[in-house]
Amino acid sequence: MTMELAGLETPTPCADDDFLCEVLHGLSLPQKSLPSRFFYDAVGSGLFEQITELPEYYPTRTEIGLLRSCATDLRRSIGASAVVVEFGSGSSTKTRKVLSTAASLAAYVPVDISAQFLQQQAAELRCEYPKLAVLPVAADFTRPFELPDAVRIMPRVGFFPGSTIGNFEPHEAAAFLRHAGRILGRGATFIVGVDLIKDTQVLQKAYCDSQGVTAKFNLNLLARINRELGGDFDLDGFSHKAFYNSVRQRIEMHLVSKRRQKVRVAGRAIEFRTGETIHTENSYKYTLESFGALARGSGWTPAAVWTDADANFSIHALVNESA
Ligand code: AVI
Repeated sequence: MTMELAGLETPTPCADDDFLCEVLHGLSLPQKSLPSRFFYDAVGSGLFEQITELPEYYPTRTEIGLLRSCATDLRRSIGASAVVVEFGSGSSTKTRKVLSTAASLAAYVPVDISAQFLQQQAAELRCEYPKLAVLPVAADFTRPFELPDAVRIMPRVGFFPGSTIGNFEPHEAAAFLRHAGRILGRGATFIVGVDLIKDTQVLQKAYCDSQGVTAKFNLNLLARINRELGGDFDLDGFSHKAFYNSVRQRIEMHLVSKRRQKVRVAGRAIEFRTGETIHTENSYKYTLESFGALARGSGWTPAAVWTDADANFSIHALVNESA
């Protein structure tokens, strides 16, 4: 099975990361949709960084606070002379909390698709942590990849913060957890950040902020289609919508067509009715129990869980006891 980060519910006929194919396919569906992984071009990544600092967007702040407050317990879970493997490391901001916590760590393996960014981050980390072996792997972390030979005999700890797991459909999340189990191996620990179900208003405000940054982030998908695929989306013709779907236990983000309009992408005409939406993202929320059950069903045994005082966010330590 091809696992796709942040895919919506329909499997696509497109080859890996074929933006044009995904766009034409997604916009031809009865419920128009675009995969949320395409949010993250340079503009979108910058906007996401801004989102993480918004007063309404509690996950990043809360998770960083939690990593700090559960540092002693985490150190115990990680153990001595271990290697931390981070799935989708980005700027390794949260990892620094873990690296500083676990002083006796032997190695850090950041895994990310962007080889250039990865090398840059690795160089910075080597300066900050001179005793730590920083061994980057440039790969799509949702696909099989090899760990460096140097870490083969070390105890392994996976790290997947940010509730990125929430951007997977539940069956994709289960497949990802199984895949991580195969890469990390028996006896490994997996530290996963998971956003929790809470008051609907709090959830909705986190995805519909008062400064309109999330709206810009969402609309950038159309701007990116214009930039890269010669599309002619009128950005003023669409508005950002985010709501909590309590049945599916997820935030849904959509772009709503403000009027009846026709858009062209790579010579293809796409019609929109007034009020018709493009579904751009799902962000699933869990309870401690529902995530524990997902982990158990995917070959991991929940070993510990930490939450903040308001139970907004959780960090789970899972152990791979499978054969
Ligand atoms: C990256 N991911 C965990 C974010 C989330 O909360 O689902 C993406 C995001 N979309 C809008 N705001 C943040």
